[in-house]
Amino acid sequence: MSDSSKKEGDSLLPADEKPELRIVLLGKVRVGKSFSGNTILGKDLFHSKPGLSPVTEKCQKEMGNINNQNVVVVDTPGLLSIDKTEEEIVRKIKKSIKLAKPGPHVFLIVLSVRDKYTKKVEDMVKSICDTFGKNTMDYTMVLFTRGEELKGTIEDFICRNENLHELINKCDYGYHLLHNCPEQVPELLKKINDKVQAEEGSYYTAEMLQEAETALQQVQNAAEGERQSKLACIRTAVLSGMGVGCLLGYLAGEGQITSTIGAALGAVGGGLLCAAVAGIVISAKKKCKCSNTCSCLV
Ligand SMILES: Nc1nc2c(ncn2[C@@H]2O[C@H](COP(=O)(O)OP(=O)(O)O)[C@@H](O)[C@H]2O)c(=O)[nH]1
Ligand SMILES: [Mg+2]
Repeated sequence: MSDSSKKEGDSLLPADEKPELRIVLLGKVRVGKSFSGNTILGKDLFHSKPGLSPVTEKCQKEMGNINNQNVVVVDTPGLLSIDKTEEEIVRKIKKSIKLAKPGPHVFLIVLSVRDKYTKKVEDMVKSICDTFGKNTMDYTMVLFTRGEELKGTIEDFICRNENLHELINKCDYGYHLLHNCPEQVPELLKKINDKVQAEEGSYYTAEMLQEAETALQQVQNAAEGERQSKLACIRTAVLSGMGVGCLLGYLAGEGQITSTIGAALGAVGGGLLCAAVAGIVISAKKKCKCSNTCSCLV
């Protein structure tokens, strides 16, 4: 973790009071984020109701005092919503960092034990990591909901899916299984508090978010640059093909058809041929680049 965020001290607090804890809830829509927020704070503060449509439209901050500790919980709108774009939701979710000022100690990525850890959910986690940047996993715990419905242990559930297992291994705060009862909360808070203490009060900061935004922008700019250079390459190949085809068609057309028709046919043929060749060269180049970088081939 970066040293810049290790700036909290508890020396000014009364002996029996713990430093404030700040939590941000993230995850798919209808997975139980708001429900978990209410369970943690022991009150119905976040709107959570049965059904399929998303109910949390924007980030919401609530707080409570639990065992002499101020706990701040920021609920966020759910990802993978069918009626909103991912960009729109991500833009809203980023606001959670400001609400959890000076920054959250932990992101709880909420997953339900009802759901399989599919490629779609895996991509959602990746999108969370892209949004919050390279430090995300240093401040992340996976929170499983609907613990009461789980048959077998949570460890078995995790081990059944290699990708989920891999995710848990990457999360510095590990995982926790939440049943729909308040007795689960002290253990969850203890896990988080112990880790925060071990990290000397470190938390995710707005600077880290800024850094992540810059990094993402650079990746997008590089991809756009590559796209533009491919287009320019195809354009040049087609134009030169048309030129050569036109000349050859003009010369060949004199015998049977008029030179003008010959030139036109030659231009079309030359253009098509060069576009095809350019396409083959670009895709061959792409494969070549991939074989240099893909870990699957190492
Ligand atoms: N029994 C039970 N119900 C849950 C649990 N988590 C979520 N729910 C229910 O699932 C529905 C959606 O939860 P909600 O918190 O609104 O989802 P969100 O979109 O992630 O905020 C609500 O009806 C909750 O009561 C859980 O752990 N146990
Ligand atoms: Mg919600």
